[in-house]
Amino acid sequence: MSVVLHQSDCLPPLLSEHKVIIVGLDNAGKTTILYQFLMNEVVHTSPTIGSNVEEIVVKNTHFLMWDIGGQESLRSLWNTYYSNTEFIILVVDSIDRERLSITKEELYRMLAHEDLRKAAVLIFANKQDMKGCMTAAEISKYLTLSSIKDHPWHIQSCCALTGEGLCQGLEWMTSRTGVR
Ligand code: G3D
Ligand code: MG
Repeated sequence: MSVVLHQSDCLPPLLSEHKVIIVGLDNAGKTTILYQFLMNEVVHTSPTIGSNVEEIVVKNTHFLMWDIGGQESLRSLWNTYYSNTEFIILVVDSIDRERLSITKEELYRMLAHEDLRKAAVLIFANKQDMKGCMTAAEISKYLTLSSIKDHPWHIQSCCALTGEGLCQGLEWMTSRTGVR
């Protein structure tokens, strides 16, 4: 005899659900990446006011993704989203050399936060289609990623407009879910 279970029958929520926050400066491409995940097509985006949350399912692994606004006025609110976060997706605009130092400051501020001490970090070096952009290796060096010993991290170059590189990033996250 087979039993059919509906999700609504299965409270408490699925064990394989993982909370993800998508952070990065405004204009980095966070919302475009999230919508690529959702629809596999490019949507027109507007600056995020507040936050959006969407669920992505990859091979039975559920990721609840919170797209958090990156404007300066909103960055001080990032920490209200931190509790129970398993993954941080940090989106970097690879053409924006001037503001990479701000991204670096925000990254290390997050890594030092108590609520994120168990979080793994996926860095997307986005906008790789732009002429003269920084490579993932350059960004990695500037952000001194190799010095991060207390959080698993991975950097992936991508282009959110075409979706290139996004699946590889998700695969890394999926592979990490079995580790914890
Ligand atoms: P945010 O949510 O991080 O603030 P958005 O960023 O997703 O709103 O994207 C900001 C702008 O960057 C958008 O342009 C978007 O189309 C563009 N963008 C995102 N990813 C890429 C990419 O990989 N390559 C290029 N060339 N552009 C990208 P608009 O013009 O709509 O403001
Ligand atoms: Mg946005």
